[in-house]
Amino acid sequence: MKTRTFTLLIIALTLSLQSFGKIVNTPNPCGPLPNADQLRWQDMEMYAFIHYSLNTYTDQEWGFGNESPDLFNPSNLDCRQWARVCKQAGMRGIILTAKHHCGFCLWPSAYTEYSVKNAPWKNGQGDVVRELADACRKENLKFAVYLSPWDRNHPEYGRPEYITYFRNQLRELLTQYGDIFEVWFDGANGGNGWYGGANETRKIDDKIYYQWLDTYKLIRELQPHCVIWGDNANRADLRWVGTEAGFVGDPNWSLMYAEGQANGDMLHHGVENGNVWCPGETNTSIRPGWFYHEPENAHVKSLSKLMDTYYKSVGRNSTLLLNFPIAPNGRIHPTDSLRGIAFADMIKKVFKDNLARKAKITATNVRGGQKQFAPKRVTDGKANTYWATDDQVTKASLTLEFDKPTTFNRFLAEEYIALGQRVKKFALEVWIDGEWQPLRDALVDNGDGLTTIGHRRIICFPTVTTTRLRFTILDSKACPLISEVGLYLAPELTADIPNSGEKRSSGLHIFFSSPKQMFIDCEADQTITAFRYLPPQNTREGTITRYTLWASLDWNKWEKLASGEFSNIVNNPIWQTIKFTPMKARVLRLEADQLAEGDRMAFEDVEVVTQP
Ligand code: FUL
Repeated sequence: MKTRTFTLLIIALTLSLQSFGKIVNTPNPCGPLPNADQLRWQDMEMYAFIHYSLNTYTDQEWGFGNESPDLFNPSNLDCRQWARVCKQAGMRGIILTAKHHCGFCLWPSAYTEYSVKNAPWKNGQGDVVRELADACRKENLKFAVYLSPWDRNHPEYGRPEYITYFRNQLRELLTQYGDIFEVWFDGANGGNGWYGGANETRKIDDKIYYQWLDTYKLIRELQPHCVIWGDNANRADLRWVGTEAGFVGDPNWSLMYAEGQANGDMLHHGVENGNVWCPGETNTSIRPGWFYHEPENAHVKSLSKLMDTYYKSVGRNSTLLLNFPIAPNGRIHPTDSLRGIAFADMIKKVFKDNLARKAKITATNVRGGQKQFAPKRVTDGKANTYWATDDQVTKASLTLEFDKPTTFNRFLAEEYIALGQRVKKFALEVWIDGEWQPLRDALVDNGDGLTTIGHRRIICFPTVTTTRLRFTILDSKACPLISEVGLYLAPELTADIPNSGEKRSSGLHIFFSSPKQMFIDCEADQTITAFRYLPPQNTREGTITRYTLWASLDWNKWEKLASGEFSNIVNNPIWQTIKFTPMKARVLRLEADQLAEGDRMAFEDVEVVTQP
């Protein structure tokens, strides 16, 4: 009897130790971790930007701050249309430019007269922020705000009083419009502005002037689940990816340093050994500009360009913030909505059928040999289950075997990032002609192999037909935790449709007379209506940010045509158009009054628009 009791006790102890073992066998976290709000934000994957302000009516990218509110009178403003289009375009939320750099407020702020309350639209009774917040709620979309720190209208900009004003406005936005999922604080500051009539240049040190940490505290208090997008990547919840062209780097780590200044490389790739979780958000516009410009109706991004953007943002461990500008009538232009909807449809089509589900999956190592970490976890469609290896195993493979030859051209993998981002390097091979052959990422040409995974990694490669695929983690910070694997057959990526209408500078004789002055000789008298400048595409060096343009018929008598700034040209180096009253001329003289970098002006292309 005694022996039996003892045996039973041993069995019970062993069983409970085993199940206890299962609990302790959960992998330890690795490095900095995302918080619940960052995880929720990452799961949104795609959400929309809406750029709308007085710029919509002045054909500008950056208003100066003295544009009249009288201009704001849309004939057909319809926030439900914006929300419906965004929803159908696969967006899970909308961020609205409640106030852009010109300072004009799309809501009737109690702290300024420069707002919709002094616009003819709805006799000053309108509130775009309210209408969009309500429309988002109806469409089951999340809502967020962009509040420009740089305010070219406000008389106190640059002084401490402005910070109080800025925070008061933030308080209005965060307390009067329901849940806000993100706040977006643009880092741009071009210096000069109207500033209540002072009409001068006011440079600030943004790290000191805005006292961000106190502002962040206010946000946490008013909207505890809101994530903060800030230029000072180290303390905000999310980071800019260093370009507005619509792609993040490869590798892409969701980590940054908590202190110090982030450079372009860190923004683009994150920091492998960073000490704070700060994932990248890829922001880009569906058109060249952020605001609506009629001539860009012919330049809405093609479907293949948008898919490329998706693969290089969501497919590289980032989210995609895709901008839809509002046209002067108060609606998203039909070309943009159709393209956006086609984009969402294509994503659905590509990722509809996960062929990996049909494969038998084996692994070189399974954590503790336990079911809960078995390879089949990667195709169960559950985000919180994963295949894991033993602690010391940082190199391991999954092999997917099919009953019959299977054709695909996309690979998808996801890490269980709640316990940290781990994988540094991986490889893909397919069994062809009796041997393993490597698959390369068709969208990366650095030849360094496949790098990070994070929340989601998608690899595009030419279509292959095979019975076996091997996915090998080559290096990982700790045992890899892979929650999802997918194989898909997508229509092949086609070459992007070139932007029609962007003529090269044929028939022009161009030369520099000094580092900051160039002549554009049309070699015949012409009636000129506009001049277009495309800055260098791969460097900021020589990019003109302020200009003066002159014209002459005889190289002797010069008439000034225009002077001003090329707004946002540094972050978004697209064609810039200077329009003027048609004028007969043979030669133009372009002077660079300010350069972004370097001391020699440069261009990728120029164009003189003439009247036939
Ligand atoms: C930039 C701004 O200067 C642009 O006007 C735009 O709002 C873009 C999203 O951010 O830095």
